[in-house]
Amino acid sequence: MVGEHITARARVNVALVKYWGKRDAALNLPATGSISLTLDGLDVDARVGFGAGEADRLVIDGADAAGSERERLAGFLDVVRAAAGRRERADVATRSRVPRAIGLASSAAAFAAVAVAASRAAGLRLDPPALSALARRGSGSAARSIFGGFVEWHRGTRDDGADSIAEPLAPPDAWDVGMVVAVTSTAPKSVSSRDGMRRATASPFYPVWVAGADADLAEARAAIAARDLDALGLVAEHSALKMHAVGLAARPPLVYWRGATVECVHRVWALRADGVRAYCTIDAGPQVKVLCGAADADTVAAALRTVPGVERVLACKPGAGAEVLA
Ligand code: 2P0
Repeated sequence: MVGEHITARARVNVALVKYWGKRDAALNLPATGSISLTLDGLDVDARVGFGAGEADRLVIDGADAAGSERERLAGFLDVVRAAAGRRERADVATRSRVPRAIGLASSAAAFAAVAVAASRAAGLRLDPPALSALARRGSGSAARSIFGGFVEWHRGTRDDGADSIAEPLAPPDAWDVGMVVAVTSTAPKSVSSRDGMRRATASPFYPVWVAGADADLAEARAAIAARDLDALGLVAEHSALKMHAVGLAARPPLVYWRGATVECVHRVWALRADGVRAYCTIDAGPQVKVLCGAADADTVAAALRTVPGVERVLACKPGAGAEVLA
C-alpha cells in the first residue's frame, strides 16, 4: 500500500554567528552554538510518501538523485524510517526555488523540508524542537530552517544530540531588517562546507574559534532582544571574519573568497562610514551577505551592484519557518 504523500516547504538561513566545526560528525553535533536569520523567497518544497516497492525513488529538481547526493538523502530517510519503525521505500521529490547559480547552499532548506514532510508521511507527529533535531541529521544548518526569523541552534551537551536543537529568538515580522546577497562567483565551490569544516578543525586557530563562541552568541542574543542592528552587525562581521581566519590558517589553507568578495566588504564599510547601517557576513563560498535595515536594502543593493566582479544582487526579507503545504 502506498501511504499518503505530504508536501512541506522550508527556507534557507544565513548564520550571523557561524556553525563551523563538529563535536560529532555522524550526528551533526556542532562544536559551538550558532545564530541565524531565515530568509523569505529562497525555499525548497519536498513531497514525500512511503509505500511498497524495492528502492527509494529520489528526485531532486526533476532528475533522479545520484552519487553522494542520493546516498545522503537515502541515509536521512533511514533515520526517519528508524524513528517511525517503518521499512517501506520512500518516494521523494524536491523542488528548489534557490537558484543554483547564486551560490547559496539550499541543503538547509532541503533537509528541513524533507524532515517535516517525511516524518509526517511516516506517521510521526513531531513538535518543532523534535523536527529541528531530525533535520540536523541531514544537514547541521537545517536544524535552524525549521524556524523563521532569528534562530539559535544550541550546541547541546548530550552525546545523543537530543539537546542540540534550534529555537526561535524573534519571529520574521518582529524586526524590519533586510539581507542583501552579492553574488561574486557562480562557479561550483572548490571545498564543500562539510570538508571545509573538517579541515578547519585542524587549524591552530580552531581552539580560539571554539573558545570565543559563547561570548559571540551572548552578544548576538542580547542585540536581537534589544533590536540593536549595530551591535548585531558588529558581532556578525566578527564571527564571519574569525571563521575565515580559521580556514586561512589551516593546512592546506581554506580560502573561500574571490577578489570581488573583499571589494564588497570594503564597499559595505564605506557605506557605513557614510552612515548606512550595513554589516557583512560570508559563508563557505565567495558571496557576501549584508545585514541592514529594511529601509536601506535598496541603497545597499545599488552600492554592491557597482562593485566590479559582482554578477548579481538579491535583496531578501526575513522568512517563516518550515510548514506543511498539503
Ligand atoms: C553556518 N555553514 O552556520 C555555516 C557557516 C557554512 C558556513 O552551516 O555538514 O551544510 O551538513 O552539517 O550545515 C554549512 O554547513 O554542513 C554551514 P553539514 P552544513 O551556516
